[in-house]
Amino acid sequence: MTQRLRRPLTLVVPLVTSLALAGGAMAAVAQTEPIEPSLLNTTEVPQPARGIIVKLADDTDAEVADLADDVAAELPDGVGVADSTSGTQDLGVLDLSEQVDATDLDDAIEQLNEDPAVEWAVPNGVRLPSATANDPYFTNNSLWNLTGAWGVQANRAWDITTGSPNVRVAVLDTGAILGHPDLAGQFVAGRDFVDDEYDCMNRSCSRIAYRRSYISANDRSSWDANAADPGDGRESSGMCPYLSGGRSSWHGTHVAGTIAAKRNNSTGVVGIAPTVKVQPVRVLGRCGGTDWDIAMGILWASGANVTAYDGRRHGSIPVNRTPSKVINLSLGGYTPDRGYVREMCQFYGQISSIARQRGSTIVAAAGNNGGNHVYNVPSSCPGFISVAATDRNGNRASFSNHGAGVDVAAPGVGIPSTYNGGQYAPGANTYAAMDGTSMAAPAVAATAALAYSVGITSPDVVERVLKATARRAASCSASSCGAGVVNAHGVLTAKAPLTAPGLRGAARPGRTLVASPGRWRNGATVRLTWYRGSKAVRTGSTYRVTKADLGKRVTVRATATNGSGGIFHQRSVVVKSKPRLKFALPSKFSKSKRAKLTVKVTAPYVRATGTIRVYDGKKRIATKKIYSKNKGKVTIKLPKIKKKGKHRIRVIYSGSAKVSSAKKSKVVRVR
Ligand SMILES: [Ca+2]
Ligand SMILES: [Ca+2]
Ligand SMILES: [Ca+2]
Ligand SMILES: [Ca+2]
Repeated sequence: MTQRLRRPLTLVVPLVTSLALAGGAMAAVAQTEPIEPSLLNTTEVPQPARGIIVKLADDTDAEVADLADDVAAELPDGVGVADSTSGTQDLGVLDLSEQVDATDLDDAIEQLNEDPAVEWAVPNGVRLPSATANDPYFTNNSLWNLTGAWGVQANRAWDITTGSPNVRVAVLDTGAILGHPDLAGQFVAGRDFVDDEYDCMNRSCSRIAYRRSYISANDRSSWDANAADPGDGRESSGMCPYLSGGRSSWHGTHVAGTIAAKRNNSTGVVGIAPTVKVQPVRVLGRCGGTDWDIAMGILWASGANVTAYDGRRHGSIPVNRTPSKVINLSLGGYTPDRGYVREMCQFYGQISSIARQRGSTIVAAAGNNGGNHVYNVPSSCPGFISVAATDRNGNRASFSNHGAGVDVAAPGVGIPSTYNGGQYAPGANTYAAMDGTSMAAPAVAATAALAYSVGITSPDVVERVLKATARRAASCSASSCGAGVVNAHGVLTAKAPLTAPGLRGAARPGRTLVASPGRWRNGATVRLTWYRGSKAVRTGSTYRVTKADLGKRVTVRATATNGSGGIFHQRSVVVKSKPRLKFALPSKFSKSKRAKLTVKVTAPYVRATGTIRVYDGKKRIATKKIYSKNKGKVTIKLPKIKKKGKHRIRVIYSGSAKVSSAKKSKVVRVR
């Protein structure tokens, strides 16, 4: 897909709409002065870009670094490629020598998209955690988000489990105050992926150079192993592009507390899953975070090998030894431009699919623009569970984005959690109430962590259980609240599958497939339904495969009724004909002659088509396609084999949509 990049019109994501220090009975309230707005809640500002993310075509030998020269002429005057990164995978990033507006990259991206070595290219933009602080307010310490009528029913869930310490929730955020007394001991080792160093200390900020100044990182280093939050406050306007000054948000610390603040320690707040662990993954610095760094944080959290994607610019990044089952992103960007969102979702969709295949659930804030959710990235992208914010009455918070793609809702107004009193560096540990979809997302992440804690293993099933058990106020429509406010007690009492259905038998016409329901929780009565493609064709535990199934996906779905809806797990096979491969080749031939190889492939019900590959040991010496007109038979003149002696000739048939593959070999003597 090589579509021209459309113009990104706006930034960004205010995910915290207002903020106040908590008072009342909560411990350690540090200060009471008004809090300065930390970010402008604007919807019409430029979209800064740090570079270009590139996905290479499948069949290219090119590397991302090779593309730098090609784009140089299309970049704005005076801007060059400072660095490039690509690992052994097909993704990479070109870093520019200075930050530009994303629209200034249109020509370079167009140039890349015309290159056959490139599948697609998108800007490496910037995401932010938080937004306006309006008038500060105080709250009592009632954790309505846990126990209220429209809370997540955490207190009832705790009769069943408070979570497993073997389940981790990665918090991709500003880092965290690791020593906060209500959080100490709740963390596993995290990592810092903030590599966004602008030098914007001049007045106008018209040119924002990349100088390894670590202004955004604020810890005097690029990527590192320490995810402690050094603070993201900006002492002055102009320190970061498009952002005014303001005190530190301690955003990641607040999110972490909603998930796993300590319970029964007579202190402060309590998280929704207080026995699970939090993995702090720092992706947001003083100037926000780039799409590339956020994506690498997602991959690392899931246990994927980041070095294979990022190369070695940051050295060799150790694989995460305690991968997270749940990944929370209380961050994003809002851009009312469908084309741009589609481009960015190609990238984020690929990242989410890698993490989900590794078994991780990804939860993202729907954003605080009070607008159409389809413009929010990454929450609207495939593979992300998008979370709207609700209030004490189960209504959508006015700031919450809404509409297509909102999956569920969770409390996001007046949410007390762990906090810090420092303005620009860590100070006294404290508590504060905050508003935002940033506060709603971790309630869903924690609830998902409880599901993993009782043995649910599949991200698809976790998402279905969250949705099937959610509760929606009559006053909140599906387009506002998605499936509704998540319900931790409902998740733990649902009739839910722990494993996929069992499936035995060969997926070939004439054979019978036999399914079993798999293991389920809470005494489920399970119904088995068979599908050919997306069409239900039979119920019961057996399915006789026929010719009509050839080339089709046959799925068995195990479903248990839960209230009005069902929760299912499924398993699929593709039905193919099993081929017979024969070949004729003289057992002795001369090194000066080309030997003749005749290959015949037959398959029941269908004419075999596909590709024949011939190997001499490990070396491929011939390739030939079999078309329908060949009627399964091809003759190949092999090249001369110059080395005398015994050779193992291997013939491999790669089948088609309807025929599986086969191989056969023979030892010949070359004289
Ligand atoms: Ca660092
Ligand atoms: Ca660090
Ligand atoms: Ca506590
Ligand atoms: Ca979704």
